[in-house]
Amino acid sequence: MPEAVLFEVRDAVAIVTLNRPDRLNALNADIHAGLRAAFERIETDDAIRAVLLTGAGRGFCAGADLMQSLSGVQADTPRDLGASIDKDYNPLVRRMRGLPKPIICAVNGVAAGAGMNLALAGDIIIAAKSANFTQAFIRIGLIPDAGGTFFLPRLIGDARARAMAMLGETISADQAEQFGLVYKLFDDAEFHEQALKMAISLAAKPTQALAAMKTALNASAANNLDAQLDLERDLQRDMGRTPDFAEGVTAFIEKRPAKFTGKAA
Ligand code: T3D
Repeated sequence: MPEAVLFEVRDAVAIVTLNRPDRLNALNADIHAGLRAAFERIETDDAIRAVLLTGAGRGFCAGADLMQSLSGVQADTPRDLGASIDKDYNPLVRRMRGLPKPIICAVNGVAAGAGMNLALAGDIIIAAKSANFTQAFIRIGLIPDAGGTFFLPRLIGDARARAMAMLGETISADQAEQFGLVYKLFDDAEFHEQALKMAISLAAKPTQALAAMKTALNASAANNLDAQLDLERDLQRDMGRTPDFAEGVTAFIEKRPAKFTGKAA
């Protein structure tokens, strides 16, 4: 059986590909296990400085596998969905947000339910022009999970988030870009190449600064201005001690491209 998650490292980028194309990469136990293994490696391997998360085939991810993980649901034998959320979804979202390396979610096709929200847990979301997005949960009597009720209103505003969640409509990649849900769209034919190019350029940047940026941006959702200013000061103090800061300033003065190593102080 093919691996449910493909893993490859190229130019300091971990390329993580959800690989159940005939199920639009719906999330089953194999995919969750594959993602756990991938992120464990990414967390511990200093040679990896950026992540590209994408899907094989015509889908990015269709959310929970309704045929496997959620099949056999009967009204008289209710399923504890909280258990799978505790085991699989919440740790994954926390891991992605907390990872001290940037993640590009490259949405190559349909992103539905928790599959859409998986994309929102990344740092930069890009999409192929043929991609589309749907908070499919309401169609099966669920609410958005995997961080959807947190990320969505912050990304596109409360009114749009409520409408997407409640109506369960599908929006096109163009609409997602207008909403501010995705950073950039690329033509389908060049999508993978452009996504990889962007990830390689991120992997060559000062990795410690990208990690500190994630910390600051993650905290800004809960902090007031005073707390955020203090946090920025503390993180910037740390950045001032990194070799990449010295290299960046030296390279500017010497009018040459900087060569960042991503190493800690
Ligand atoms: O504990 C827990 O796990 C709770 C967590 C829940 C999190 C969730 O994500 S709940 C939401 C689950 N996802 C959905 O409800 C979406 C279901 N899929 C769809 O609505 C549609 O497939 C799409 C809108 C995503 C795409 O539509 P379309 O027309 O482009 O493709 P299709 O023909 O529907 O799907 C192609 C195949 O993929 C098809 O199989 P077939 O007929 O060719 O053999 C279809 O059954 C399969 N597929 C699509 N989505 C899923 C799936 N198989 C299993 N699970 C899926 N989610």
